[in-house]
Amino acid sequence: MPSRPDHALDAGEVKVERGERLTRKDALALFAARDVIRLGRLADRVKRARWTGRAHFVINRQINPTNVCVLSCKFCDFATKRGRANAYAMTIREVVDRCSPELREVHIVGGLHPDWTWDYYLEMFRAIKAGFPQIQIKAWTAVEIDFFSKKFRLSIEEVLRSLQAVGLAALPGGGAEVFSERVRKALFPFKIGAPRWLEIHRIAHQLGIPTNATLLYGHMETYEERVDHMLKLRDLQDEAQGFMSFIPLAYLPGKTQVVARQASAMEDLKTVAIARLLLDNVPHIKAYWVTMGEETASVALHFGADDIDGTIGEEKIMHAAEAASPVSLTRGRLVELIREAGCVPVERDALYRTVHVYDDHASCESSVPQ
Ligand code: V47
Repeated sequence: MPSRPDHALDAGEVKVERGERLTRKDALALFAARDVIRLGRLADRVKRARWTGRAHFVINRQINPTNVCVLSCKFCDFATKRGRANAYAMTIREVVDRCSPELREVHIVGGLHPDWTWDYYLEMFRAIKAGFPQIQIKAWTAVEIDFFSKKFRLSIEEVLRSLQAVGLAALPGGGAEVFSERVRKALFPFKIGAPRWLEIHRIAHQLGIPTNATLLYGHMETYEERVDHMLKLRDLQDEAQGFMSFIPLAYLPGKTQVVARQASAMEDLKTVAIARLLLDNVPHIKAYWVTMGEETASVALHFGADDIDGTIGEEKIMHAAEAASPVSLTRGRLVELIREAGCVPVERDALYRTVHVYDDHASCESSVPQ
Protein backbone atom coordinates (compact mmCIF):
# COMPACT_ATOMS: atom_id res chain seq x y z
CA MET A 1 0.00 0.00 0.00
CA PRO A 2 1.17 3.58 -0.63
CA SER A 3 3.80 4.88 1.76
CA ARG A 4 2.64 8.48 1.25
CA PRO A 5 -0.88 9.49 2.43
CA ASP A 6 -3.37 9.15 -0.41
CA HIS A 7 -5.22 12.47 -0.50
CA ALA A 8 -7.43 11.34 -3.40
CA LEU A 9 -9.65 9.71 -0.80
CA ASP A 10 -9.89 12.62 1.64
CA ALA A 11 -12.88 14.50 0.22
CA GLY A 12 -14.91 11.35 -0.36
CA GLU A 13 -14.13 10.03 3.11
CA VAL A 14 -15.23 13.25 4.83
CA LYS A 15 -18.47 13.33 2.83
CA VAL A 16 -19.27 9.69 3.53
CA GLU A 17 -18.63 10.21 7.26
CA ARG A 18 -21.00 13.23 7.21
CA GLY A 19 -23.63 11.26 5.27
CA GLU A 20 -23.32 13.59 2.27
CA ARG A 21 -23.85 12.43 -1.28
CA LEU A 22 -20.77 11.92 -3.48
CA THR A 23 -20.46 13.91 -6.70
CA ARG A 24 -19.02 12.89 -10.06
CA LYS A 25 -15.79 14.63 -9.10
CA ASP A 26 -15.60 12.72 -5.79
CA ALA A 27 -16.18 9.40 -7.55
CA LEU A 28 -13.46 10.12 -10.12
CA ALA A 29 -11.07 10.95 -7.29
CA LEU A 30 -11.90 7.56 -5.72
CA PHE A 31 -11.05 5.82 -9.00
CA ALA A 32 -7.72 7.68 -8.97
CA ALA A 33 -6.97 6.54 -5.41
CA ARG A 34 -3.95 4.28 -4.85
CA ASP A 35 -4.94 3.18 -1.35
CA VAL A 36 -7.44 0.52 -2.31
CA ILE A 37 -7.55 -0.91 1.22
CA ARG A 38 -8.60 2.44 2.67
CA LEU A 39 -11.23 2.74 -0.06
CA GLY A 40 -12.44 -0.77 0.79
CA ARG A 41 -12.67 0.04 4.50
CA LEU A 42 -14.78 3.09 3.74
CA ALA A 43 -17.15 1.08 1.53
CA ASP A 44 -17.27 -1.68 4.14
CA ARG A 45 -18.31 0.82 6.83
CA VAL A 46 -21.19 1.97 4.64
CA LYS A 47 -22.19 -1.61 3.86
CA ARG A 48 -22.07 -2.61 7.55
CA ALA A 49 -24.16 0.39 8.58
CA ARG A 50 -26.90 -1.07 6.38
CA TRP A 51 -26.38 -4.82 6.46
CA THR A 52 -24.10 -5.42 9.47
CA GLY A 53 -21.95 -8.47 8.69
CA ARG A 54 -24.62 -10.14 6.57
CA ALA A 55 -24.02 -11.36 3.03
CA HIS A 56 -26.83 -12.62 0.82
CA PHE A 57 -27.14 -15.49 -1.63
CA VAL A 58 -29.98 -17.25 -3.43
CA ILE A 59 -30.71 -20.81 -4.50
CA ASN A 60 -31.22 -20.10 -8.17
CA ARG A 61 -30.81 -21.44 -11.65
CA GLN A 62 -29.87 -19.58 -14.77
CA ILE A 63 -31.62 -20.62 -17.93
CA ASN A 64 -30.53 -19.25 -21.28
CA PRO A 65 -33.23 -20.65 -23.57
CA THR A 66 -31.50 -19.77 -26.84
CA ASN A 67 -28.23 -18.34 -28.11
CA VAL A 68 -29.78 -17.39 -31.46
CA CYS A 69 -29.77 -13.61 -31.58
CA VAL A 70 -30.57 -10.99 -34.18
CA LEU A 71 -27.84 -8.77 -32.69
CA SER A 72 -24.07 -9.24 -33.04
CA CYS A 73 -22.47 -7.27 -30.18
CA LYS A 74 -18.69 -7.12 -30.43
CA PHE A 75 -18.12 -8.18 -26.80
CA CYS A 76 -20.46 -11.19 -26.82
CA ASP A 77 -19.25 -14.77 -27.31
CA PHE A 78 -22.63 -16.27 -26.51
CA ALA A 79 -24.82 -15.14 -29.41
CA THR A 80 -24.93 -16.94 -32.73
CA LYS A 81 -27.08 -17.12 -35.84
CA ARG A 82 -29.87 -19.51 -36.76
CA GLY A 83 -28.58 -22.58 -38.62
CA ARG A 84 -25.02 -22.41 -37.27
CA ALA A 85 -23.60 -25.58 -35.70
CA ASN A 86 -23.51 -24.09 -32.18
CA ALA A 87 -27.06 -22.64 -32.33
CA TYR A 88 -29.61 -24.01 -29.88
CA ALA A 89 -33.19 -23.20 -28.93
CA MET A 90 -34.90 -24.92 -26.01
CA THR A 91 -38.46 -26.16 -26.02
CA ILE A 92 -40.69 -25.15 -23.13
CA ARG A 93 -40.30 -28.70 -21.77
CA GLU A 94 -36.51 -28.26 -21.79
CA VAL A 95 -36.84 -24.99 -19.88
CA VAL A 96 -39.19 -26.53 -17.29
CA ASP A 97 -36.94 -29.59 -16.93
CA ARG A 98 -34.22 -27.25 -15.66
CA CYS A 99 -36.43 -26.15 -12.75
CA SER A 100 -36.61 -28.02 -9.46
CA PRO A 101 -38.48 -27.70 -6.15
CA GLU A 102 -35.59 -26.29 -4.09
CA LEU A 103 -35.17 -23.25 -6.39
CA ARG A 104 -36.27 -19.81 -5.19
CA GLU A 105 -35.39 -17.99 -8.39
CA VAL A 106 -34.93 -18.71 -12.06
CA HIS A 107 -32.93 -16.12 -13.97
CA ILE A 108 -33.91 -16.36 -17.63
CA VAL A 109 -32.15 -14.40 -20.38
CA GLY A 110 -31.04 -15.31 -23.87
CA GLY A 111 -30.63 -14.22 -27.46
CA LEU A 112 -33.25 -12.23 -29.37
CA HIS A 113 -34.70 -15.14 -31.34
CA PRO A 114 -36.13 -14.07 -34.71
CA ASP A 115 -38.85 -16.74 -34.88
CA TRP A 116 -40.30 -17.26 -31.42
CA THR A 117 -43.88 -16.12 -30.91
CA TRP A 118 -45.22 -13.99 -28.05
CA ASP A 119 -47.25 -16.98 -26.96
CA TYR A 120 -44.06 -19.02 -26.56
CA TYR A 121 -42.72 -16.53 -23.99
CA LEU A 122 -46.01 -16.42 -22.07
CA GLU A 123 -46.41 -20.19 -22.18
CA MET A 124 -42.87 -20.64 -20.83
CA PHE A 125 -43.75 -18.71 -17.66
CA ARG A 126 -47.14 -20.42 -17.30
CA ALA A 127 -45.47 -23.83 -17.53
CA ILE A 128 -42.80 -22.93 -14.95
CA LYS A 129 -45.39 -21.58 -12.51
CA ALA A 130 -47.68 -24.59 -13.05
CA GLY A 131 -44.88 -27.00 -12.17
CA PHE A 132 -43.11 -24.91 -9.54
CA PRO A 133 -45.37 -22.25 -8.01
CA GLN A 134 -42.72 -21.31 -5.42
CA ILE A 135 -40.18 -20.22 -8.05
CA GLN A 136 -39.86 -16.47 -8.62
CA ILE A 137 -39.12 -15.67 -12.25
CA LYS A 138 -36.49 -12.98 -12.85
CA ALA A 139 -36.39 -12.74 -16.60
CA TRP A 140 -35.65 -10.81 -19.76
CA THR A 141 -33.38 -7.79 -19.86
CA ALA A 142 -34.60 -4.40 -21.04
CA VAL A 143 -33.08 -5.32 -24.43
CA GLU A 144 -35.44 -8.29 -24.68
CA ILE A 145 -38.42 -6.27 -23.42
CA ASP A 146 -37.73 -3.68 -26.13
CA PHE A 147 -37.44 -6.47 -28.73
CA PHE A 148 -40.81 -7.98 -27.66
CA SER A 149 -42.42 -4.56 -27.79
CA LYS A 150 -41.27 -3.91 -31.36
CA LYS A 151 -41.71 -7.45 -32.69
CA PHE A 152 -45.16 -8.05 -31.22
CA ARG A 153 -46.36 -4.43 -31.57
CA LEU A 154 -47.11 -3.96 -27.90
CA SER A 155 -46.25 -1.04 -25.66
CA ILE A 156 -43.58 -1.61 -23.01
CA GLU A 157 -46.33 -1.44 -20.43
CA GLU A 158 -48.38 -4.10 -22.24
CA VAL A 159 -45.34 -6.39 -22.50
CA LEU A 160 -44.53 -6.03 -18.81
CA ARG A 161 -48.14 -6.36 -17.62
CA SER A 162 -48.64 -9.53 -19.70
CA LEU A 163 -45.45 -11.07 -18.34
CA GLN A 164 -46.40 -10.02 -14.81
CA ALA A 165 -49.78 -11.74 -15.24
CA VAL A 166 -48.07 -15.06 -16.01
CA GLY A 167 -45.50 -14.88 -13.23
CA LEU A 168 -42.75 -12.32 -13.86
CA ALA A 169 -41.38 -11.22 -10.47
CA ALA A 170 -38.41 -9.04 -11.44
CA LEU A 171 -36.23 -7.93 -14.34
CA PRO A 172 -32.52 -8.76 -14.30
CA GLY A 173 -30.01 -5.99 -14.80
CA GLY A 174 -28.43 -7.05 -18.08
CA GLY A 175 -28.22 -5.21 -21.36
CA ALA A 176 -27.17 -1.93 -19.78
CA GLU A 177 -23.52 -2.54 -20.74
CA VAL A 178 -22.15 0.97 -20.26
CA PHE A 179 -24.29 4.06 -20.78
CA SER A 180 -21.99 5.75 -23.26
CA GLU A 181 -22.90 6.53 -26.86
CA ARG A 182 -19.20 6.36 -27.76
CA VAL A 183 -18.91 2.78 -26.49
CA ARG A 184 -22.33 1.78 -27.83
CA LYS A 185 -21.39 2.88 -31.35
CA ALA A 186 -18.14 0.93 -31.15
CA LEU A 187 -19.29 -2.29 -29.46
CA PHE A 188 -23.07 -2.71 -29.67
CA PRO A 189 -24.42 -0.22 -32.24
CA PHE A 190 -27.70 -2.06 -32.84
CA LYS A 191 -28.59 -2.53 -29.19
CA ILE A 192 -30.74 -0.06 -27.26
CA GLY A 193 -28.87 2.77 -25.55
CA ALA A 194 -29.17 4.40 -22.15
CA PRO A 195 -32.41 6.38 -22.70
CA ARG A 196 -34.42 3.32 -23.75
CA TRP A 197 -32.87 1.01 -21.10
CA LEU A 198 -33.66 3.53 -18.38
CA GLU A 199 -37.17 4.16 -19.73
CA ILE A 200 -37.99 0.43 -19.61
CA HIS A 201 -36.73 0.13 -16.04
CA ARG A 202 -38.65 3.27 -15.07
CA ILE A 203 -41.88 1.73 -16.44
CA ALA A 204 -41.15 -1.55 -14.64
CA HIS A 205 -40.68 0.34 -11.38
CA GLN A 206 -43.94 2.22 -11.95
CA LEU A 207 -45.70 -1.14 -12.40
CA GLY A 208 -44.22 -2.43 -9.16
CA ILE A 209 -41.72 -4.75 -10.87
CA PRO A 210 -38.37 -4.50 -9.10
CA THR A 211 -35.26 -4.66 -11.27
CA ASN A 212 -31.48 -4.93 -11.13
CA ALA A 213 -28.82 -2.97 -12.99
CA THR A 214 -25.46 -4.03 -14.37
CA LEU A 215 -22.34 -2.28 -15.65
CA LEU A 216 -20.05 -4.03 -18.12
CA TYR A 217 -16.56 -2.70 -17.41
CA GLY A 218 -12.96 -3.46 -18.20
CA HIS A 219 -13.11 -3.08 -22.00
CA MET A 220 -12.78 0.31 -23.71
CA GLU A 221 -14.77 2.46 -21.28
CA THR A 222 -13.17 5.25 -19.24
CA TYR A 223 -13.57 5.87 -15.52
CA GLU A 224 -15.71 8.90 -16.45
CA GLU A 225 -18.05 6.60 -18.36
CA ARG A 226 -18.26 4.17 -15.42
CA VAL A 227 -19.12 7.02 -13.07
CA ASP A 228 -21.67 8.57 -15.46
CA HIS A 229 -23.31 5.14 -15.78
CA MET A 230 -23.68 4.83 -12.02
CA LEU A 231 -24.99 8.40 -11.72
CA LYS A 232 -27.72 7.74 -14.31
CA LEU A 233 -28.80 4.75 -12.23
CA ARG A 234 -28.71 6.81 -9.04
CA ASP A 235 -30.91 9.49 -10.63
CA LEU A 236 -33.49 6.93 -11.71
CA GLN A 237 -33.39 5.27 -8.30
CA ASP A 238 -34.23 8.61 -6.68
CA GLU A 239 -37.55 8.54 -8.56
CA ALA A 240 -39.01 5.21 -7.43
CA GLN A 241 -36.47 3.04 -5.55
CA GLY A 242 -37.14 0.17 -7.96
CA PHE A 243 -33.57 -1.13 -8.22
CA MET A 244 -32.77 -3.95 -5.83
CA SER A 245 -29.19 -4.60 -6.79
CA PHE A 246 -26.27 -3.24 -8.79
CA ILE A 247 -23.96 -5.77 -10.41
CA PRO A 248 -20.61 -4.70 -11.90
CA LEU A 249 -19.68 -7.28 -14.56
CA ALA A 250 -16.05 -7.52 -15.59
CA TYR A 251 -15.71 -8.06 -19.33
CA LEU A 252 -14.33 -11.52 -20.12
CA PRO A 253 -12.26 -11.31 -23.32
CA GLY A 254 -13.04 -14.90 -24.49
CA LYS A 255 -12.67 -14.99 -28.25
CA THR A 256 -13.99 -11.46 -28.80
CA GLN A 257 -10.81 -9.93 -27.32
CA VAL A 258 -11.96 -6.31 -27.19
CA VAL A 259 -9.04 -6.13 -24.78
CA ALA A 260 -6.54 -8.91 -24.21
CA ARG A 261 -7.08 -9.52 -20.49
CA GLN A 262 -9.78 -9.32 -17.89
CA ALA A 263 -9.76 -6.43 -15.39
CA SER A 264 -7.59 -7.19 -12.36
CA ALA A 265 -8.95 -8.18 -8.96
CA MET A 266 -7.93 -4.72 -7.68
CA GLU A 267 -9.99 -3.11 -10.43
CA ASP A 268 -12.97 -5.35 -9.51
CA LEU A 269 -12.68 -4.41 -5.82
CA LYS A 270 -12.36 -0.70 -6.56
CA THR A 271 -15.44 -0.78 -8.79
CA VAL A 272 -17.48 -2.61 -6.15
CA ALA A 273 -16.35 -0.19 -3.42
CA ILE A 274 -17.10 2.91 -5.49
CA ALA A 275 -20.50 1.50 -6.46
CA ARG A 276 -21.34 1.09 -2.77
CA LEU A 277 -20.29 4.66 -2.02
CA LEU A 278 -21.81 6.37 -5.06
CA LEU A 279 -25.04 4.37 -5.29
CA ASP A 280 -26.16 5.41 -1.83
CA ASN A 281 -29.79 4.65 -2.71
CA VAL A 282 -29.34 1.11 -4.10
CA PRO A 283 -29.66 -1.41 -1.28
CA HIS A 284 -27.61 -4.30 -2.67
CA ILE A 285 -24.23 -4.43 -4.39
CA LYS A 286 -23.55 -7.82 -5.91
CA ALA A 287 -20.13 -9.43 -6.29
CA TYR A 288 -21.00 -11.85 -9.08
CA TRP A 289 -18.79 -14.87 -8.48
CA VAL A 290 -19.17 -16.12 -12.06
CA THR A 291 -17.20 -13.20 -13.54
CA MET A 292 -15.10 -12.24 -10.48
CA GLY A 293 -14.21 -15.74 -9.40
CA GLU A 294 -15.06 -17.14 -5.98
CA GLU A 295 -11.97 -15.71 -4.28
CA THR A 296 -12.37 -12.10 -5.40
CA ALA A 297 -16.13 -12.24 -4.76
CA SER A 298 -15.54 -13.29 -1.16
CA VAL A 299 -12.96 -10.49 -0.67
CA ALA A 300 -15.47 -8.07 -2.23
CA LEU A 301 -17.70 -8.72 0.79
CA HIS A 302 -15.18 -6.50 2.61
CA PHE A 303 -15.27 -3.86 -0.13
CA GLY A 304 -18.93 -2.94 0.01
CA ALA A 305 -20.67 -5.94 -1.55
CA ASP A 306 -23.43 -7.65 0.44
CA ASP A 307 -24.48 -10.30 -2.10
CA ILE A 308 -22.77 -12.99 -4.18
CA ASP A 309 -25.75 -14.10 -6.32
CA GLY A 310 -26.48 -17.80 -6.22
CA THR A 311 -26.02 -21.44 -7.07
CA ILE A 312 -26.59 -20.60 -10.79
CA GLY A 313 -26.83 -24.20 -12.05
CA GLU A 314 -25.68 -23.74 -15.62
CA GLU A 315 -24.41 -20.38 -16.80
CA LYS A 316 -23.77 -20.04 -20.52
CA ILE A 317 -23.11 -16.35 -21.32
CA MET A 318 -19.93 -15.88 -19.29
CA HIS A 319 -18.80 -19.45 -19.90
CA ALA A 320 -19.09 -18.91 -23.66
CA ALA A 321 -16.54 -16.16 -22.98
CA GLU A 322 -14.28 -18.69 -21.23
CA ALA A 323 -15.05 -17.75 -17.61
CA ALA A 324 -12.67 -19.71 -15.38
CA SER A 325 -15.28 -20.13 -12.63
CA PRO A 326 -17.32 -23.34 -12.23
CA VAL A 327 -20.76 -23.50 -13.89
CA SER A 328 -22.49 -23.86 -10.54
CA LEU A 329 -21.90 -23.79 -6.78
CA THR A 330 -23.76 -25.67 -4.07
CA ARG A 331 -25.56 -24.01 -1.18
CA GLY A 332 -22.87 -25.42 1.10
CA ARG A 333 -20.08 -23.80 -0.93
CA LEU A 334 -21.80 -20.40 -0.95
CA VAL A 335 -22.30 -20.57 2.81
CA GLU A 336 -18.64 -21.55 3.21
CA LEU A 337 -17.41 -18.72 0.96
CA ILE A 338 -19.40 -16.17 2.96
CA ARG A 339 -18.26 -17.62 6.27
CA GLU A 340 -14.64 -17.69 5.13
CA ALA A 341 -15.02 -13.95 4.53
CA GLY A 342 -16.13 -13.61 8.16
CA CYS A 343 -19.72 -12.71 7.24
CA VAL A 344 -23.08 -14.22 8.19
CA PRO A 345 -24.70 -16.05 5.25
CA VAL A 346 -28.29 -15.00 4.56
CA GLU A 347 -30.23 -17.05 2.06
CA ARG A 348 -32.68 -14.77 0.25
CA ASP A 349 -35.32 -15.03 -2.44
CA ALA A 350 -35.31 -13.19 -5.78
CA LEU A 351 -36.79 -10.10 -4.09
CA TYR A 352 -34.24 -10.11 -1.25
CA ARG A 353 -36.63 -11.40 1.37
CA THR A 354 -34.80 -13.46 3.96
CA VAL A 355 -35.28 -17.22 3.67
CA HIS A 356 -32.76 -18.37 6.27
CA VAL A 357 -29.96 -16.88 8.34
CA TYR A 358 -27.03 -19.25 8.87
CA ASP A 359 -26.03 -17.74 12.15
CA ASP A 360 -24.62 -20.92 13.64
CA HIS A 361 -22.34 -23.41 11.98
CA ALA A 362 -24.65 -26.42 12.39
CA SER A 363 -27.55 -24.79 10.56
CA CYS A 364 -25.86 -24.84 7.18
CA GLU A 365 -25.73 -28.62 7.04
CA SER A 366 -28.85 -29.52 9.00
CA SER A 367 -31.74 -27.09 8.80
CA VAL A 368 -32.27 -26.70 5.08
CA PRO A 369 -32.10 -29.54 2.54
CA GLN A 370 -29.14 -29.42 0.13
O1 V47 B 1 -25.85 -7.73 -20.53
C1 V47 B 1 -22.00 -10.53 -22.13
C2 V47 B 1 -22.77 -9.37 -20.01
C3 V47 B 1 -24.89 -9.56 -19.28
C4 V47 B 1 -19.92 -10.80 -21.62
O2 V47 B 1 -29.66 -9.09 -12.64
C5 V47 B 1 -20.57 -10.23 -20.53
O3 V47 B 1 -29.06 -10.39 -11.02
C6 V47 B 1 -18.63 -10.21 -19.34
O4 V47 B 1 -26.97 -9.22 -16.85
N1 V47 B 1 -17.95 -10.74 -20.38
C7 V47 B 1 -25.93 -10.59 -18.92
N2 V47 B 1 -19.93 -9.93 -19.39
C8 V47 B 1 -25.76 -11.09 -17.47
C9 V47 B 1 -26.46 -10.22 -16.50
C10 V47 B 1 -26.57 -10.59 -15.07
C11 V47 B 1 -25.65 -11.43 -14.49
C12 V47 B 1 -25.79 -11.75 -13.15
C13 V47 B 1 -26.83 -11.27 -12.39
C14 V47 B 1 -27.75 -10.42 -12.98
C15 V47 B 1 -28.90 -9.93 -12.17
C16 V47 B 1 -27.63 -10.07 -14.32
O5 V47 B 1 -23.68 -10.26 -19.42
C17 V47 B 1 -25.00 -8.81 -20.57
C18 V47 B 1 -23.57 -8.32 -20.74
O6 V47 B 1 -23.37 -7.10 -20.10
N3 V47 B 1 -21.83 -10.05 -20.88
N4 V47 B 1 -20.82 -10.99 -22.61
C19 V47 B 1 -18.54 -11.04 -21.51
N5 V47 B 1 -17.83 -11.55 -22.53
